[in-house]
Amino acid sequence: MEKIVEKYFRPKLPHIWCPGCGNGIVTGAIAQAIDKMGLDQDRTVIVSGIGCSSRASGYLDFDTVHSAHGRALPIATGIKLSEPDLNVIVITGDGDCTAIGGNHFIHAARRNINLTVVLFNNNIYGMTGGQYSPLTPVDSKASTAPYGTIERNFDITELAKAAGATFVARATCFHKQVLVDAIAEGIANDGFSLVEAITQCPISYGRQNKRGNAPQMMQWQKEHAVPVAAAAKMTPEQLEGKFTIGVLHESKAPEYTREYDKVIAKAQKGGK
Ligand SMILES: Cc1ncc(C[n+]2csc(CCOP(=O)(O)OP(=O)(O)O)c2C)c(N)n1
Ligand code: SF4
Repeated sequence: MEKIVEKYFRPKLPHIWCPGCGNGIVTGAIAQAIDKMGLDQDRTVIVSGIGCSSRASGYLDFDTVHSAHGRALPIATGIKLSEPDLNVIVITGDGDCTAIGGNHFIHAARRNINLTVVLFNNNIYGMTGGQYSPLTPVDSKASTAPYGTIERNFDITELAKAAGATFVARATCFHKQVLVDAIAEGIANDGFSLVEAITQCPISYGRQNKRGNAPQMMQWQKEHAVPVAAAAKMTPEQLEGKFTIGVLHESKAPEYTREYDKVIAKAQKGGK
């Protein structure tokens, strides 16, 4: 890990994350997955939105864009379209990706553009003090829902699949190796990939919901995550309240930048 930090993190930058925050684990997993895939550091771009999680782009030593809240995907789409040979990885939070950025998300998935989205799901708007997001589990406490949320939360993996993503996986901070492998497979996929990384926010989510400290929140991840192979042998009753981890969906579809190249070729020939 020391070598990974030396190679892929900008040196001696102070960070803003609270003690026990899971964002460091997810960011480390991204660096490990990049290393595992042997990506060229100078041909890899990391784009993030705004939020605690989106600060990760600033800590990683690549060409990075720390963009605007909800807008990581349109910016990443522009970068990928202008230079399709670049590896483009998107870092986003649950609010950033599924609320203000929700429309961008479904359309990037629909286009099957070759981007790898790592969604840091801490179930809350961490940076702004605990407002609920579309991924906050129903009945949770939030600063905007002191009596509990009444809105049903998305399962973002199902949404991604329905919208057309060709690789969908989920892991947690506790299941770090599953997370590294999922991100690496997402990078390898020739199309739109979503990796949902369940991460603990002991401050803005944990406190309001009496979820204990960071180790207790990671213990919860351990106890509630079920690997897909094990889930296949369980009854719906046994799976009640649990979630699956691992690769959840893989499919094939034309990749957007190559389809776009065909349009360019047609236009250059002058025919329709
Ligand atoms: C256009 C715009 N609206 C709102 C904000 C304020 N804002 C900053 S971060 C954030 C939410 C972050 O939550 P999330 O995306 O879940 O990331 P986290 O902080 O939990 O990692 C909001 C609403 C902003 N910066 N820009
Ligand atoms: S508020 Fe939550 S998500 Fe943000 S740095 Fe602190 S623990 Fe992490």
